[in-house]
Amino acid sequence: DMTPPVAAREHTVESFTREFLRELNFGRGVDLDRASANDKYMALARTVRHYLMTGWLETLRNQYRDQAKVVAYLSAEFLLGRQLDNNLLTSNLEGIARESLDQLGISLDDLREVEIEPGLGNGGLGRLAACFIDSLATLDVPCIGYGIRYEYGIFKQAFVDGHQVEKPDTWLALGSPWEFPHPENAVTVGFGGHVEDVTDEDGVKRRDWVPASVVNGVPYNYMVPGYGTNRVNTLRLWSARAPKAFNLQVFNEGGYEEAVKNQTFAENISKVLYPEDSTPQGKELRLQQQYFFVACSIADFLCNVLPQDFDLHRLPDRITWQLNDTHPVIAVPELMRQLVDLRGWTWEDAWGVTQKVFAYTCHTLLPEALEVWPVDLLGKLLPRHLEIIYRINELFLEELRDTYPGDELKVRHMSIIAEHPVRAVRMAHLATVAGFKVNGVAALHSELLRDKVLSDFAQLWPEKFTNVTNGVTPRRFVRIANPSMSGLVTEAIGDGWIKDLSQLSRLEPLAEDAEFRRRFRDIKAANKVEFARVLKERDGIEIAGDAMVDAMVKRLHEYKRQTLKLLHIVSLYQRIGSGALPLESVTPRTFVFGAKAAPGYALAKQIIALINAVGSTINADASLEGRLKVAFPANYNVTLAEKLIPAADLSEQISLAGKEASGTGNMKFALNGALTIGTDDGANVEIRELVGDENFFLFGMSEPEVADLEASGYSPEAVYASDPDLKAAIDLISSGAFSGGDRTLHEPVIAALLGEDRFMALADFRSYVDAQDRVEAYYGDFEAWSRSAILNVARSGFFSSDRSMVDYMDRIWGAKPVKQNF
Ligand code: DL6
Repeated sequence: DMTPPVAAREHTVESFTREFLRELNFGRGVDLDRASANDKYMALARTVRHYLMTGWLETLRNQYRDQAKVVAYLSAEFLLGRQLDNNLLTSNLEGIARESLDQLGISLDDLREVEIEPGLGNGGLGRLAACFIDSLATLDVPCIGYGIRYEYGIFKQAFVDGHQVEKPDTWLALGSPWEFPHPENAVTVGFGGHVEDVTDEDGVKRRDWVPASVVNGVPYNYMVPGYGTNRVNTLRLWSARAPKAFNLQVFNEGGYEEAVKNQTFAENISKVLYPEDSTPQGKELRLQQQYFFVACSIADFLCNVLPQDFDLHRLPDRITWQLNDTHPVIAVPELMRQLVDLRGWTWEDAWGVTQKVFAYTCHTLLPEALEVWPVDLLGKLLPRHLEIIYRINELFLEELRDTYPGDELKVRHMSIIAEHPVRAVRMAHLATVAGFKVNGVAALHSELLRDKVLSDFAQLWPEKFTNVTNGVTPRRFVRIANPSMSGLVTEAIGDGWIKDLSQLSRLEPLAEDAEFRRRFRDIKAANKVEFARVLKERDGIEIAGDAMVDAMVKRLHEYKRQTLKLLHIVSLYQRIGSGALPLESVTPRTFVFGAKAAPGYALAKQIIALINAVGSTINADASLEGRLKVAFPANYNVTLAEKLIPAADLSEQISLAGKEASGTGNMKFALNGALTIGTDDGANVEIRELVGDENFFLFGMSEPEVADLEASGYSPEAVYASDPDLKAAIDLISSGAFSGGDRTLHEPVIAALLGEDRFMALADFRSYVDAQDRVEAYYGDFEAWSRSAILNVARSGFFSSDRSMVDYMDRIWGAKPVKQNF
């Protein structure tokens, strides 16, 4: 019996208390009465960890013993959020831990607040990866998440005079109790240098990469416990280290900087997450990060996860490498190098296997978001990989010329190598050529990928293209974030929904039950009060506990159109001020924004400053009697999302149609009973289809209408001139009303709107404002609104990431659940 002797397997308050005090005394070296909040949090976290250990060890044992297929989710980002709550839930310890701590005079809720969330992602893409690994564990699917252990995650946002400033995210400052470092399993990764021809003993010629420097990747393992199962999968994040200590001789001679140079090079690689979202910067360090984690992960799987004697020709039976966007695509030439250069395989054999193990998920529709690496840069950093990419391309282009004789234009369009403006590797093309499947993340997105972004490839290989609509984990975003609503739902339909979210449909009839509606409303009201308390404590922002909560939270990007939301607010303010709109007729509303701008995205930062300027003017205007409020807490993150989303009435999903790949915030809001005001974009399309038109506020142009307007010539100036409300709102901003009379301060934002208005905010203004009028009217009928809110919950079960994972298994991976038998 290899079961570890963990006293903690006994689920009683007494044994929990014993474990906790042991962790405090032996793990932290402190007595209870001298322990800091961090000591107590750390001891609590480690205690919870004990209870998950048996499941983890069993899962790992099975992974070596069984020959089951593993999903390796390769992602440069995992936006995990706090771990304690989820681990308390999956270990079934919530009640026991609370009671145990109570008896010791400690508040569990206080300790939950100590945890700093690991913000190892930018936004939707990173959070999606975190939801997916949660769901795979819950569904008993063998999975390893592979990524980077950034020392600093997404920057901490602060506002100074309304302007964004970025501060480092020191999430590791007090240590993380959830990670298991294994420096003894470090993997070595090369960079730079040159490639040589060598002939081995058998006279076989091959190419040999001689790197100029090497870096060690130290794996840090994290538990990924499933809910309602004892499976605990692994997330393995790599940390970069210099392989040798610094050069002591150079140091002794006074050359300190010289002595630590390689150390700095190595350790910079996992130092900080790139804070870009949707606009990658072609920076060398970023490519170093990508190659670093991918090379570590492939070596790890081939050498440590697979049995020693495994025949790699059978690799496709054991693994799918899921490429989360183009960030990990350098894995393709790396696997080829592993097989051809290091194991002496023929090119054909290696390519045959490679083409069966990679699948690619695309997360964007913006052409500028598709990564492209200049060949100079890639060749300098990874000379052998560039050769391999050239060879892949050469063979691909030969195939194309056979299929499309004489059509050089098509060949040029499809080539993995772009020639303009500089010679560069198109990573999305490489992923599409090498991958056995390519998927988009919502129905409309996959359609547009097939018909527009990657249409040449879809014509050539129609069977490669598929859709998997995104989803979110019901554990974190419903059960944990919204305990009161979860309690009500469980009371009504049992708790099966937490693992099978389609069961929410059983709530449908209750939308007609007045008593249920009242209880549902009371819970929403209480969640608002709680959100108001958090905002006060966290940000010093005061909001009414009972106003409509209208939320727009997502990265700041022009295509998401925070400016459209802002124009609506300014227009309301302007119309109230001019007397066109009687104040008494306006529903009290709190407009909540949460948004980080990429530090180098100047216009996005100016939009933030404008939102804050409008907010402080409106919030200070006594004539509004507090009916309108703008709350823009800095540093929106997963932790705050878990408080806001359960409190929201209205979810703003207002991107220009054809630009938002999916959105996942939209799903979280609907599942917590907010109604959506949105365009026909991304997953909004599917949300509206499921919840019904009468429970969704649709506005704006459709994607084909956008394309038509683009083709026929769009003039924002003309729209501005023809809509008096729009003109008045824009003029009010231009007049300096929100900048103490300064007419230049917000000029760049206005100029972008009136000039090009690339994302057609003005074109959709009228339709948006009309939809907001419908919102106002409907909100006044609180019974009808509650009915719609309940129906949003009841009909959104489809948006569970468990369902997404089943779709990936069916359509892409062919992996199967493996139940553990204890
Ligand atoms: O698929 C997750 C998420 C989508 O919900 C968003 O619509 C999409 O914008 C986001 N994509 C990115 C793009 N990054 N890159 N490349 O973050 O993915």
